[in-house]
Amino acid sequence: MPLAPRPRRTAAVALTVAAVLVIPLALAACDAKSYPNSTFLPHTEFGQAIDDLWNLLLRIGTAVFIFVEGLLVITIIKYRRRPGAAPPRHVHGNTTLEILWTVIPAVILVFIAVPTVKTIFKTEAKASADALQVEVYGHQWWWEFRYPQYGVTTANELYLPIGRKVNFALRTQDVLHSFWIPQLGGKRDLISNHTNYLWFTPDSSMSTSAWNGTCNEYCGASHANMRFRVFVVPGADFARWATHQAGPAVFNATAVAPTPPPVAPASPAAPPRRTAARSPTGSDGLVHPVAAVVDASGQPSAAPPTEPPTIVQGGIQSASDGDVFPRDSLRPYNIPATPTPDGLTFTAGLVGDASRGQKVYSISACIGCHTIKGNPSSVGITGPNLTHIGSRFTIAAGLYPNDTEHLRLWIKNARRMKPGVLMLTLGLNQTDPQTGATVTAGGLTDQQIADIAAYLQALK
Ligand code: HEC
Ligand SMILES: [Cu+2]
Repeated sequence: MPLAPRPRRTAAVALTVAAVLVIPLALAACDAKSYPNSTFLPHTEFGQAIDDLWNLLLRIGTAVFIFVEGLLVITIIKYRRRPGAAPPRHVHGNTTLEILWTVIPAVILVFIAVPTVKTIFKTEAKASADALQVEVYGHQWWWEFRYPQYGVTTANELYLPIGRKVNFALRTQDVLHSFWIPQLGGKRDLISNHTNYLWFTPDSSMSTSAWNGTCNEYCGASHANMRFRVFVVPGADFARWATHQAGPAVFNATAVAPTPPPVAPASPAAPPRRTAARSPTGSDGLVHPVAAVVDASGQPSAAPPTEPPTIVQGGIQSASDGDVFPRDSLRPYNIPATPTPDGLTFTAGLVGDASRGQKVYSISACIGCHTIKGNPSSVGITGPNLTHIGSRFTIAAGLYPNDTEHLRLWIKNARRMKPGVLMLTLGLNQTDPQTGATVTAGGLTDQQIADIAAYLQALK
């Protein structure tokens, strides 16, 4: 029976609408620049190799698609049922055709297999010995980065020099994770009891830029909150960063002579909450925010502020502070916008004191899980290394900006800030969402937390 005219018309309309909707969408997706997580704009030879392979496969696939669909359309039109036509002749087998449709796909598969295997060999090859070595350790739910050539251990923020090959040794401390920075390279899994390697060279098309990285292997409650940032900087800046990060804490470290406080330009009025004051452009040509309230000696500066301490995100101060990525170069997608949990509050108006904070920190549970080089009591390894926590832009594996507000709430009740974390709930009268228990004796008061936060912020 021929199709009734109505369904046929409906089908035609549906097809047209689909085409009208899908084509602009598909074209919009081609604008890789606006999509930081697009892999179609590779910035490394690793990414380029995979992109080239993808383009080739897409071309072959498109040609096959057009050929097959073309034949289909021609057949449908040419051999359509016509009024009064005799039933078509039945055909049983055609050896020539059968050989052809076996051989042609086989040939196509060869054209696909050869470049694929070549790319696999290329991307799996050993990195050259002069590469920058970075050891990546996946933890539930954060990233540890070690630079054995520089003696640096840090977390969740990766610095890479432009134009130098970097070789990642990927390992996990617990379950499987996967390492991926879409426009640079990956994904490659972090597998228990096994080291995987991945290398690439951030190319000079980037200049100074920041990328988002993620975990891509489901690893438990906060898998989606296991993020990191990658800062790609010129070699000299990288060296400066690495030298600084390798050193002990810059605040009251016991092993070194105290560094003189950086001279902050006098600011007439305390800058508003959550706004970093800015010094004039530094000698390196970058604009640097400046700590205006707690100076490096931990003493509140001249005029005791009535407001909470100024937040210094990322703590870029001076060249010697080692924080080398200019805040102005961050893109909106680098800045976390995670909402804080409802009902988690902090006493307004408290001013933190870094010296007091150091004392409380050094006798709190923190030291069992965190290392601060230069603070002999703080040698734990369960959590991220906090030696230079003040120099990071984010906390909690890229989930929150590293500012006073978030730091305080994090210390108060980390498990409400990020589901499932190993860090204990430490704020007085806080309820631990995992155990349901309320913290009483030994819990930290808001003032103690404000002091600890000030201490951590002084650790540039
Ligand atoms: C039981 C171990 C444990 C204790 C105790 C602990 N932490 Fe943590 N801490 C962690 C872990 C694990 C993380 C990483 C959580 C994540 O991002 O998933 C963390 C993360 C952090 C971060 C964010 C670091 C970053 O780079 O993202 C800060 C800051 C921090 N802790 C401060 C403290 C302070 C201050 C104390 C004490 C008041 C403390 N911690 C006590 C385990 C602990
Ligand atoms: Cu994960």
